[in-house]
Amino acid sequence: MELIFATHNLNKVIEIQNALGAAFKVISLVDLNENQIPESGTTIQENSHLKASYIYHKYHLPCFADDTGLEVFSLNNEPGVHSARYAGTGASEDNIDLLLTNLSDHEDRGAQFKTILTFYDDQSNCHFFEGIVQGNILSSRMGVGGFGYDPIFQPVGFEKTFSQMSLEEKNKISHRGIAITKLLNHIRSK
Ligand code: ITT
Repeated sequence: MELIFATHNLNKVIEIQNALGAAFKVISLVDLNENQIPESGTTIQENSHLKASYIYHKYHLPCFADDTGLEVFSLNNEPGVHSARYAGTGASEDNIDLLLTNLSDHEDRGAQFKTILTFYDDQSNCHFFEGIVQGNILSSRMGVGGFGYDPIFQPVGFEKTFSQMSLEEKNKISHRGIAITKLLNHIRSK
C-alpha cells in the first residue's frame, strides 16, 4: 500500500518506513517535489492537520502528517509547537543550546515529546492519533544517532537517550512509534 507522508523531514521518513515495514511504501514531499507547507497553526494538532489536509486535497490519495513538539514542564511546555525553530535558525544544535541555557536554573527537567498524526483515508475521512513519551532533559548531549532533540532526551525507565538507541529501540517506545502503531492498527482493522 502506498501512503503519502506530508513531511520534508527525512529522519521521520526513515523512522516511519521502519515502523510500517515492507507492506507499505512511504512517499514523502521530497519525493513529490513539494514546497514546504507553512505551519501557521497555534497548536501541534492544527499544524498536523494543516499538512495532511493540504496534501490530501491536492492528490486525493491516502496520506498522513506528523507534527511533533517537545514540551518541557518547567518552561511552561515550551518549545512545544515552536520546537523546529525554537532558537530562530531552524538548526537542531542551536535549539538544543538554547534549551539547555533556558533550563540551567531549573531543577525539574521533566519533559515529553508529543506527536499528533493526522490521517486522511481514501474516503476523505480524517483521523487523529496521538503519541506521548515522557522523559528528562539531560544537562549535556549523549549519543550521535537520531535527530532534533534526541541527544538530550532520556525517556523514563531508560539509562540512555534516544540518540543512543537503535531505530527499532526508539520506535518501540517513542511518541512517533506510538502514534504510527495506532495508525497501523486502524488501517488493519478496516
Ligand atoms: P515536517 O513538518 O516537514 O514534518 P519538521 O522537522 O518541521 O518536519 P515538526 O514540526 O513535527 O517537524 O518537528 C518540530 C521539531 O521537533 C523538529 O524539527 C525536531 O527538531 C523536533 N523533533 C520532532 N520529532 C523528534 C524526535 O523524534 N526526536 C527529536 N526531536 C524531534
